[in-house]
Amino acid sequence: MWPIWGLSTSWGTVLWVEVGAWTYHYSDQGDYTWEQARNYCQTFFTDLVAIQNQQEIEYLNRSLPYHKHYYWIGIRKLGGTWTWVGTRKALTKEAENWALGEPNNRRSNQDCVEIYIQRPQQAGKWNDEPCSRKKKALCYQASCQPSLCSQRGECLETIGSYRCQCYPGFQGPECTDAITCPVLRAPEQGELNCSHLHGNFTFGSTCAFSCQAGFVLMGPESRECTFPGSPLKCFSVPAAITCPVLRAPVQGELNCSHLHGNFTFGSTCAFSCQAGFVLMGQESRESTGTWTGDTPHCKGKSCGLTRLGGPCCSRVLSPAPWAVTLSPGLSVYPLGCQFIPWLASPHLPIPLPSVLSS
Ligand SMILES: [Ca+2]
Repeated sequence: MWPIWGLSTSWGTVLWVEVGAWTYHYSDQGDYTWEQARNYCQTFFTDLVAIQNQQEIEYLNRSLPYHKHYYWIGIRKLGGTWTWVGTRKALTKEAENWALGEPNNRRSNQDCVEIYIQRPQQAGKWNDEPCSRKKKALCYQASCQPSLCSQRGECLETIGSYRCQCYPGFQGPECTDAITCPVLRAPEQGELNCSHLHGNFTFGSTCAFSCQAGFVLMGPESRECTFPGSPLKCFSVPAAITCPVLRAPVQGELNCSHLHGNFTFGSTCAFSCQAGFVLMGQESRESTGTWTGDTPHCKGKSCGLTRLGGPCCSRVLSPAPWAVTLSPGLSVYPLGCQFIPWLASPHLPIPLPSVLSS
């Protein structure tokens, strides 16, 4: 329920009373058809009244003078439905305030609504009437106007006035002031490039960071001032972050390329294995401040020369035109192979020398 503001006075030819958020106005001269009444209200005020609650009805009935033709209000039958013309919303059952026996649509032409102000019976109630009848226009004036609140806030009606509820990023009674953010500085060995929508380092400002050649930006490339106290900070860090030196895996090799310096930000190392070994794990690691991934290891290939499993011929020491039978009918190994001792299978029938030679 809105508080009632018990004020009534005359203002030129227009009388006004104030209720809740609205001021109500009516002409004390001339009567209008419903259409004329609406034009009158829209010309000088906001619109024909849209009644919010029972208290307002009671207040209007108490405050407005009796007029034998009563007052037009902002409800009309549109497409067979009683509609608040200001909002084009249908009249709800709960909001109905018809007088007894109304709306009766007598002669089937009663499409507009009047309010019985100070009628001996059914005072404050509504009646459907032909729209061409002439009555007083009962208008309201909203305090909020589109131009208020600097278009940076929502205008809210208050008693006889308004207040602004500012959109995020703005403040002040009329939302004129953009909220400020801390001033940003360029990173060391870097640059700062800002665009300001409303003012230096205020809501809507955007700053982009960049680094001199040879340096890499760590952190966001840009920051935007979007809310109060936004901790805008540059995380730019020079590229010379060193990472631990990497070692080649056992039986393997390491091949690094360094963008800025040995084992620093941007270095990339590739791993490979000696012949006869397979790389287990990722083929490269990259320095992004720390190393990505883990160093792989090299594992001997299983060569599958025997059905029982066996060592791998990792390296042919010399052309091997010969072969030797290790176990009758089972396995044949080329001569001149270097075997990897730790791959020797426990199933192998005979111990193997590390090098077979002719
Ligand atoms: Ca009627």
